[in-house]
Amino acid sequence: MEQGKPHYRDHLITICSSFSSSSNSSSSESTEGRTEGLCLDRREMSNLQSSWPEPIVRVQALSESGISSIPERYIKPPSDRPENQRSLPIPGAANLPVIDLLGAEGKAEDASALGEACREWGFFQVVNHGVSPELMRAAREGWREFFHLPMEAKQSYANSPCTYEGYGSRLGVQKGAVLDWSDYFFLHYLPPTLRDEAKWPSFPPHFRELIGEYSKQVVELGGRVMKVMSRNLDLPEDRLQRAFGGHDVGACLRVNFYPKCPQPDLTLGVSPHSDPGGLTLLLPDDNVPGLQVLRGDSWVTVEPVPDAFIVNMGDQMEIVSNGIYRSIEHRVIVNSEKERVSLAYFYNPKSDVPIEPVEELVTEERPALYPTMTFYEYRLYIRTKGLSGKSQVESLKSTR
Ligand SMILES: O=C(O)CCC(=O)C(=O)O
Repeated sequence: MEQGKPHYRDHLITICSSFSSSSNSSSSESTEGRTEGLCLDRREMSNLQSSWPEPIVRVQALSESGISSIPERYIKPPSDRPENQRSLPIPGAANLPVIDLLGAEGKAEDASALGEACREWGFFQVVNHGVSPELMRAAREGWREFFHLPMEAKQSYANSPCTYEGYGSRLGVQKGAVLDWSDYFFLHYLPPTLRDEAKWPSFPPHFRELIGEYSKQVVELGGRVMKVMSRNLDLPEDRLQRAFGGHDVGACLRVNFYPKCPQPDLTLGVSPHSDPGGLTLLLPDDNVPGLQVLRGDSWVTVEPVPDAFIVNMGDQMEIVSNGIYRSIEHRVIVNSEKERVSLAYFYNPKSDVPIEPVEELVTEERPALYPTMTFYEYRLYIRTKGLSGKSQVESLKSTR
């Protein structure tokens, strides 16, 4: 900790005392589970394995063991390795557009910059967004502290492929799969019936309240971004939200921990993927770049703007906007010098409403590009075909 700089804990008490009423009731009786922003219900869960196919290895423990070469399980095929792909250098020659949200809510010029970012990049960084920077830093540092707890403490939150909720180190249950260089913690916030605060870390002190307040503010931010995005398509400001099923949205958090890696050129922190849900609001590590966004045939390394969120479109947003807003592939690279922490909040449609291009955006010249499907069905589709790159949404498009 730097001398003279306030520690996040100094903010914690102030922040927590100002939101005593923010946490809703928990539902430890919930029969539903969740994975990677995909909330599974009882029907889906009944098909899932209750244990991992191999013993779980914590990537952080591997990193801290002082190894100088990474186990084969983490080595990507040559064509997928960062060393063999075109990346724009750090600092990037082209960085994500930076959008002033308050400006975009009031001024046409800023609003259209946001719309252009959604069309051209599928990504932007948002500043002047209304979420308290102290809360953002406290949330990130609280999670960093969680990952630095002794292993036994973290193991009490160990997850299973049945619900995915908790402390995890792999996605998917394919035996022998090549793994990513990261650990994570996954939790559910909305709908309230899926929330189980008893499964959230109880350390550092007041952390559950902090997670609740952070979640509340990020979900509010998601709703505001949706309104500007709607107006930008010449739609009423609540139109995209209605297409997602109204205010009954889903929201879940995946906290990623990327330990230092002795051979970062051979592996990835997170493999290329597009997000299956609606919008993602990512709080990156201010000091350590790692997120790369596919632009043409190059990977652009994002330079995080301090206290900004990185917002990206998920597949459901691409569908409701009839392909005007684009869900873009992204991945994470790791490095040998510094660990990295990021908080990805997934803002998803209600799971049982039909998701389809909104009718105002379907014309003779631009017919509906995607079939109608609930988010629930989309998840099943992913579960059958697997999660890889943009293959799900692209293959739906080709069925039209
Ligand atoms: O860590 C990051 O910057 C991005 C993480 C991500 O893409 C994810 O959690 O889906």
